Amino acid sequence: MNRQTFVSPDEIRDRFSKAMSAMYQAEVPQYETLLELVEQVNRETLERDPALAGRLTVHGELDRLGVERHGAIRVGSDEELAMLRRLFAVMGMHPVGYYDLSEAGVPVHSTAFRPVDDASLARNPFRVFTSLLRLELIENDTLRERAAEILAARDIFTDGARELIATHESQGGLTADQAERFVNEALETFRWHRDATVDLETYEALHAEHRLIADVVCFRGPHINHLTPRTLDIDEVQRRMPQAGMDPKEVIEGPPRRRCPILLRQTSFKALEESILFAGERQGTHTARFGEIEQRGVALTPAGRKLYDQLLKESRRRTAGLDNAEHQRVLAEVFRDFPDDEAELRLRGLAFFEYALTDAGRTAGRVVERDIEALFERGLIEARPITYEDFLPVSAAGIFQSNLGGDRNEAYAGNANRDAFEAALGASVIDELALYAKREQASLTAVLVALER
Ligand code: OOG
Ligand code: NI
Repeated sequence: MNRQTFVSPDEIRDRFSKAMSAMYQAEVPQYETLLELVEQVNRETLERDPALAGRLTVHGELDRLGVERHGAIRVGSDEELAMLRRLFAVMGMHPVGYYDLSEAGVPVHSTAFRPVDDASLARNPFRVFTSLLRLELIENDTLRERAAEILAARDIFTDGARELIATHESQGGLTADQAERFVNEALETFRWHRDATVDLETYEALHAEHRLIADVVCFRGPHINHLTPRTLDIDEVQRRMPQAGMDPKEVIEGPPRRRCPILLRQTSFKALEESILFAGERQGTHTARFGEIEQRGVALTPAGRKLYDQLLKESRRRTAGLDNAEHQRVLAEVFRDFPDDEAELRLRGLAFFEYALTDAGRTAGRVVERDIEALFERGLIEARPITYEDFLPVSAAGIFQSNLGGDRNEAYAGNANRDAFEAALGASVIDELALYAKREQASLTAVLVALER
């Protein structure tokens, strides 16, 4: 087969993320309302702030704003996780980062499947935060074995999806017809099922251990539990959610509002109670699915991240129990120690930047200067913040908890096990910090080479 006849993984991912969004809007109408609200606030923000619109255009961020979203799923076994890795690979999505949620009292650990190279991220950065249930953390032997048995009996993939994943691997790509079938077949794995695979008693026993365990174990597949569009003004969307009929999570997770946004801020509307038909025809309910929004800022270097973690920890002591307005006020106060100026973030090595020639740089002729700051002073180069493409464990824990009714079990804490996660995945997770560092370094090298020519 000729390579040219294959549909690019970027194209398949783009189609899949759109199909997923359409499915979720149909399943959870409040998500459609959330999308409308985010679009409206983004439009107003850009109108009010033409400079921001200009910056986003130059940085190639405006084009992807409308398609940008992430989702989340939770799976129950090593086999499911390993197969998902192969499924996402068809769409150019690879496991980046390891997140230990046991620390937050939730019995899972996670990675994010996402595109990794610049062009793919610019086209459609669709990410899926994927958590693996850690049955080994359940103390009760009978319950743990029962859960494992139920999980072993299900297959979350269609035959068609399995076949096309294998075809992709052996052929090195998918043809147009295969790609179309793949999107439809893969989507089935993420669909909601209102009929549980277990009876109400089993559901309740698992639920009593932890709501999340019931969510993973009792259904035919790992239903997408939320989708998350990217907003340019998360505070405004949070404020307007109640008017639009949504019940927002108490506080926005992550750093405070800043002139130079860092990392990631997130909030959600709370999960809906949905009616479920249990085995034996008994009716019941389950609460799992919600909608989330995120606002992304610059990726931080290890030094920047260390400062962030330190300030976040400090603020948590002071924000416990506060409403969002007070929480944000205290957070802003604590984060005064985090520079809020692009040049300072760069000079102090706190954030990652991508270097580019200015107009003057492009027309300067041959320049052999190697001192970066001298090049800045001469106006030949500029630095643009690299957007953070990943997640934050403390924020993720907050999102989990607000949708699990504050359910946390301290006994799970202190159980990070990246080796076990990678063994289940059948691959290593990619180090997100290395990706940002590589991108920064490559842009710097390219700029210097271009100036010397
Ligand atoms: C995942 C929660 C984490 C995020 O954006 O940090 C998450 C889940 O509830 O399954 O999606
Ligand atoms: Ni999320």
